[in-house]
Amino acid sequence: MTINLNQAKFIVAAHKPTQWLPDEGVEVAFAGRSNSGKSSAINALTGHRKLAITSKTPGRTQQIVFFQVSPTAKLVDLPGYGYSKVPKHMRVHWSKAIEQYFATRQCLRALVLMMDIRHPLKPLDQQLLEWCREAAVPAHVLLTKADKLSKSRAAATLVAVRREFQKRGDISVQVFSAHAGIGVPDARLRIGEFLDYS
Ligand SMILES: Nc1nc2c(ncn2[C@@H]2O[C@H](COP(=O)(O)OP(=O)(O)O)[C@@H](O)[C@H]2O)c(=O)[nH]1
Ligand SMILES: [Mg+2]
Repeated sequence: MTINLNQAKFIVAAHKPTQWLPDEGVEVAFAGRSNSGKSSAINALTGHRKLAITSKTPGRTQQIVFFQVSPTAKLVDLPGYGYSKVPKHMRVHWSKAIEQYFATRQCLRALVLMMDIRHPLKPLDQQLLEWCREAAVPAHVLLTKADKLSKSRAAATLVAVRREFQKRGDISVQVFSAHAGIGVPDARLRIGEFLDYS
């Protein structure tokens, strides 16, 4: 069965684990620093203009948002991170919630990690990939806003980031731009593979 991401429907914005959707079926989670282009990527991938709220005031939403794409498949929008103005207690809350999510979530098939192609591989990105490794969850990295770089510079960054992960067979990397539509079909295909368990 192929998953059609256009079917994504908002279900719940969870402030605490008791509000998470049941740990059943399959799901793919999306994460990224504030302003990494995560909401724009989710909107482009699902073909919705406003499924995930694109924001110019990053760091405010701390919820984990669940979308249903089929009776058994979900997309999960994890809260953005790395925004300097967020108070320390909120940052601690973020890392506790996310660490718990990765450590316990049986239905999690993959993480899609958004990194601005001009600022890849920040410490919290590496932290997330470490939680993935511990949970044996593969990751697919989108180097976002690729339209901001020339093709050759974007390609050079792709090579450099891939090289960084060459010892990790569970991490794939591609360039992406929600605005220019770069890499959208590739990312959809990859997510479809993760969600396809038949
Ligand atoms: N040039 C360019 N800008 C983008 C792209 N995707 C997002 N942005 C911009 O980056 C900012 C943050 O985007 P948003 O999707 O809200 O990021 P989020 O905070 O990670 O959810 C907004 O001003 C977007 O318009 C892209 O593909 N290209
Ligand atoms: Mg956002």
